[in-house]
Amino acid sequence: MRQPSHRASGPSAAACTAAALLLAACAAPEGASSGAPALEQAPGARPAGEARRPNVVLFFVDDMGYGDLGVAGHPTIATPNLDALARDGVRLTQFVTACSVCSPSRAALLTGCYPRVLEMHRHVVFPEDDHGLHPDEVTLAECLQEAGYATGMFGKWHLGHRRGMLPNDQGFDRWVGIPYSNDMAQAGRRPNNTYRFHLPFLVDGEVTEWEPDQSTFTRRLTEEAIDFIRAHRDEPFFAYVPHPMPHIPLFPGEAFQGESLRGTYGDVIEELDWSVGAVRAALDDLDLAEDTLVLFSSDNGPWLPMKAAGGSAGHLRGGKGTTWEGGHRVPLLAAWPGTIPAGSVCREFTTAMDLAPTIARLCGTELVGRGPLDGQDVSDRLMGRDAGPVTSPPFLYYAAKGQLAAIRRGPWKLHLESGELYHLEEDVEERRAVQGKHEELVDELRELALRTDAALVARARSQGSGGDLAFDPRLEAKPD
Ligand SMILES: [Ca+2]
Repeated sequence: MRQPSHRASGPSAAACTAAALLLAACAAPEGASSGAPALEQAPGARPAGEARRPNVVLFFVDDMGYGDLGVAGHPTIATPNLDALARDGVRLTQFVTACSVCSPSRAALLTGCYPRVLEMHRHVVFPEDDHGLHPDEVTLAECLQEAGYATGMFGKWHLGHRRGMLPNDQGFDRWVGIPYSNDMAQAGRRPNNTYRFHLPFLVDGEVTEWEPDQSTFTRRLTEEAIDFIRAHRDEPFFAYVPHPMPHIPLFPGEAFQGESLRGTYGDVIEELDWSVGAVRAALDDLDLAEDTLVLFSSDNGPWLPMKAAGGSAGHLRGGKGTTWEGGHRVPLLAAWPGTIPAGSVCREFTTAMDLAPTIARLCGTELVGRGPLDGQDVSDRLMGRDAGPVTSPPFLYYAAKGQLAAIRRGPWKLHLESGELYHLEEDVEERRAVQGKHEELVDELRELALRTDAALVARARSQGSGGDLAFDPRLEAKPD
């Protein structure tokens, strides 16, 4: 049943990592020595300045940790297709999401703005809620749709599910998937799950099933994405694939059950890996591989209290729902064969808010938001171009329920409540707090955090609210 590994030949993940460790520069090609020529000169790369509009496929899985990939060193989860994606493109090692829970993270991904500015910072959207991302916010899908792209979404939305707030209202021509998390359902309920809702499955905003068989999710959504790609092979397209897995309850497809040494969680990740391989194989079949930017990431870190049903943040401390690095930092892999130099590693700090403006730029357009964007175009980093010294604005970490919690500037991260200061590059694990040696820096970062937060609050906009029910998820509405 499984697809063969996509482009399984090439250097091993270990060799990539070892070679990468030798490289000081961001995004140096695997196998190059330090002081190598700029990446646009790397073998196979197109000359700089040759503009073309790529198709974009953006996988954004749910609750997968930084350490859950083979290429990130996981010892018992096999991810040959994701490892190949990294080998064929760039892997970013200091990429964070804007929040460590679903809705705020996804809102920021699609708009390039802090959840605080979007008023989407107060935890996730629940089935009984009537709020969501404001319809006037401009998503990447709307931006690309306006630029002539066919836009499709295959997976979980979680940005509001009243009429006017669903994916088809926010720039997607086609949407197949679920409106909120797969545990807001009756299937696979945990003993302490008191949710009294049904989970619907929708196609273009209309419910086609209640309580769908979740073990079919990854396969069905992959097939839908491939159908969309085939249908739009002759025009530019954007396929957003936010798989509902590996958010609990875990439902691997039948062909993957019991296959992974890591257990059910590993089965689910290995099926997601298959999904990436299947989509890339389809792109190869259509001769679109060199015209398509494929990205893979996760909306937040692993849900550690779920124990064996949660993933691994690898070296990083904490997980989902926390502002430790394990909550925010996730893998970002991006391949665009012939354009992004193969086997690159980028160690510069980047955030999920950078992706929408970056992708828009690569697609020959500009994301003009409802207000200023917080993310920036980082295509030079993605493409491995040497654009001189890199500067990133300070990054604010907001807790799952929206409170300002920490700030990063350069390698330094200050946790505001505890006053703990970490050097995130020397102390990747956030285990050795050094505030005692850097009192002035602590004061400076605290003041910067408060000032930056105040500026975000001052330009905060309204969330969407109200609107007619698109469906009624209450259990009592469907007594059967
Ligand atoms: Ca999530």
